[in-house]
Parts: sequence; structure tokens; C-alpha cells
Amino acid sequence: LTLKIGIIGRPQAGKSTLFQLLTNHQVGSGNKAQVAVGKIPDPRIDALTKLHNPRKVTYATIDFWDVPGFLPGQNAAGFLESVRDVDALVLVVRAFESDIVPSYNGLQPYGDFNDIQQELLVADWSLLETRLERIVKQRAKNPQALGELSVLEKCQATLEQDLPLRELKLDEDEEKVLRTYDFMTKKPLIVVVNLDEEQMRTDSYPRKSSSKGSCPG
Ligand SMILES: Nc1nc2c(ncn2[C@@H]2O[C@H](COP(=O)(O)OP(=O)(O)O)[C@@H](O)[C@H]2O)c(=O)[nH]1
Ligand SMILES: [Mg+2]
Repeated sequence: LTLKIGIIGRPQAGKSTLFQLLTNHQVGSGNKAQVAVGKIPDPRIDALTKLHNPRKVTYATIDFWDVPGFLPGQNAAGFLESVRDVDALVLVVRAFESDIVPSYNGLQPYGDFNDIQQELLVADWSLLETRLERIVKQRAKNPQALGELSVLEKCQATLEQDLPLRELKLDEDEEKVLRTYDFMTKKPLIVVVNLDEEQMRTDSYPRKSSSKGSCPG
């Protein structure tokens, strides 16, 4: 089973650049999700290869999906559909400055992170509502429904605080129940802040201005 990772973010954030780096795959200009294979570097395989000099060397791989950029106010259905079944998300947010590359509502990496996270939270809300309705109806007939209901209620409390479901601490059985759902904010998330060289060197780029919460970058 190959791990699937979806690369998401605004247009012009650097998603395809990262995708190309990871997969060595040239990106076309179309606006469709693209998939390519990334090899996982493994020093153990390299050591064995040196020792045995085999004819073929096979690294473990990850399928990376380069997902079309998402803009706020846009219908999120298509965007969400392309990442519904990935195992993890990489969110690329733009910090780099450029006169050539257009930016959408300015350079605000934290704001971009927040907007997209919000979109994922909303998607989970609507999935949760559907599931809750169904499970409440099944409760009388299905003995498993009660356990599921309690997990979903915990999810509800978490989402009500605007927190992603990966923040919710569950025991092993509850985790198993939750895994049967494709909640977006349950997926592991890596936030990549795409800095330019100057920002790298000086470690200064637009961060979150208010003091509430912490910037994931
Ligand atoms: N100056 C600068 N340009 C970048 C950087 N990262 C990406 N770009 C450029 O920004 C444009 C958009 O990048 P791309 O990876 O296609 O963004 P995507 O729309 O998120 O897939 C391309 O022309 C890239 O070459 C960066 O760190 N600095
Ligand atoms: Mg792209």
C-alpha cells in the first residue's frame, strides 16, 4: 500500500515547485490534480546496495498529488474531492517576495494557512452532521452505534472550538472508529512556508500579527 500525500495551498504558493522537487516530475500547465511518485531516501538501502551490488534497487515510495490551487470564496467541493482520500496533507503557504509572481490577497502565510484550515474544518462539520444524523437514527437497532455516537460527539466538541480533529485525544478503540471516517482535519498536516533566500537568511517573513495561538511555520 502506497502512502498518498496531497500538496495543497493557494495558487502561486510554490506547490508545483515542491512537487517537482519531491518527484522529479515535470508539471504541465493544466489545472488538474497530478500524481507522481517520490522515492523515499533510505541510507539502509544505500548501504545494502554497496554491499551486494544488486541489479535492481527499489526504494519505498510515496504518491504525491499536486492539487490545483484553492482561493477563498471559491467553491471548495472540487478542491476537497482531490484530497478526500490522501493519507496526509502538505500545505504550502507563500512568504517569498517577487515582482513577477502575482500574489493573492498579499503575502500573509498565516492568513493563508488559516483560511484553508477553516475550509477543512467546514468540510468536517458537514460530514459530521450527516454522520450524526445517521447514527442517531441507527441507535435503536445497531449496538455499535452508541460507541460511534460518543466518538462523534467528541469530534463535535472539538470542531465547535474551531480545533482540527487531530488535536482530539482518543483511546485506541475510539481512534479505530474515527479512522473509518475521512475527516480532513484528522489527516496529518505539514505546513511548508515558502521563503525566499533573503527571508531565509534574516529569518524574517510576515508572521501572525496577533498573539493568540501560534504560527505553524
Ligand atoms: N522568487 C521565488 N519564486 C518562486 C519561489 N517558489 C516558487 N516560485 C515561483 O513562483 C511561481 C509559482 O510557483 P508554483 O510552484 O508553480 O506555484 P503553485 O501555483 O502553487 O503550483 C513559479 O514561477 C515559481 O518558479 C520562491 O521561493 N521564490
Ligand atoms: Mg501548480
